[in-house]
Amino acid sequence: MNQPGPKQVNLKKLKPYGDIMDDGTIQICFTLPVEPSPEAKEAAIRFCEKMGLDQIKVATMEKAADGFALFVIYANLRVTVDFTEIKVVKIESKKRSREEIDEIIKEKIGRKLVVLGACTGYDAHTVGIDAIMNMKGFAGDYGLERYQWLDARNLGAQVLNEDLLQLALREKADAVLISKVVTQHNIHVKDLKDFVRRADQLGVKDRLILVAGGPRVTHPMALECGFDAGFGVGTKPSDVASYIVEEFLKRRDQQAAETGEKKVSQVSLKAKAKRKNAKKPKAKAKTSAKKRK
Ligand code: B12
Repeated sequence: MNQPGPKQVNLKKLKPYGDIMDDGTIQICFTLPVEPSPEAKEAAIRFCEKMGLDQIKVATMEKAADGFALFVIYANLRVTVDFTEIKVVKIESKKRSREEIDEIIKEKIGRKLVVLGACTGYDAHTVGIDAIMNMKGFAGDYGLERYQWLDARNLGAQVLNEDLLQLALREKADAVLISKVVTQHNIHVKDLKDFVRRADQLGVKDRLILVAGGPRVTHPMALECGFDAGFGVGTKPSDVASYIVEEFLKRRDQQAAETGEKKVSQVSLKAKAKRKNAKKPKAKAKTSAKKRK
């Protein structure tokens, strides 16, 4: 007799996986500002019921601090998600190794790309931008300073937008990388938008590849701020380098195509003008003939 095979994933009705397909099991963790007690446990269960969860099992109730109880709960979700309908705005660049990226820049661009990185405004968190820029890199992935064909400069933290822009202009930067970690009062969004506004005023926005990053930065959010890409938690330097080189080449190809189109349309305009001029003498002849009459 045939063994029943593993149940196929139903992508139209996706559910979390615990230990059986479609069991919908999830683990959640939260704290209630009350001492652990049977009443606290019951309150935690009622929260889960109100969230629409089934088969609620309180795995842990522990004292987190005086007057605080921490819960870890297993429960089953009833709801499903149609995975086939999901469309996400994401960075599409192909992930490449440092060696590949260096080779592409050397072969196809022939000069070092200038990349400036900074944590801007009053934000003093340097660790994120260091992880991307510094030679030693992050999670076994060398930083941009290690790339032979990138001229990568880490300006550190608390860099003002206007100073960063002036430097980008002076150094003819190809890409500017901005790290935003503090998000209180949406300061990260305000600062990123301010940078774009200033770059626009100086007429350099489209010349620069603008990349934002930080633990609460997402690609759609960065796009909304007027940046070209946004990277979040767990980003590795080679993710960023892969994006920069692909974006640089894409823009260069687009520009070449546009210049080509312009040239073609200039040529056809000239040809049109020539044809028109060629017809003109006849028209003149007619008028002069008329005049003669
Ligand atoms: C270390 C730290 C500090 C250190 C910073 C030291 C330093 N030189 O950086 C010190 C002590 C100075 C500090 C100060 C403050 N901190 Co602090 N700090 C942290 C802490 C513990 C770790 C941050 C960190 O280093 N993460 C590690 C790096 C590698 O991760 P990452 O930044 O996410 O970077 C990765 C990605 O996001 C991405 N990335 C990041 N930047 C960029 C940029 C680009 C271009 C790209 C492509 C990718 C990218 O790539 C990186 C690698 O994958 C966090 C809490 C936490 N656990 O996260 C709080 C935290 C960030 N700090 C916080 C706060 C509130 C402060 C203070 C305001 C506290 C105070 N009241 O004084 C001050 C702010 C000072 C200031 N002016 O900015 C809050 C921020 C809350 C918020 N969202 O607004 C946090 C979350 C703590 C908390 N839970 O409340 N802090």
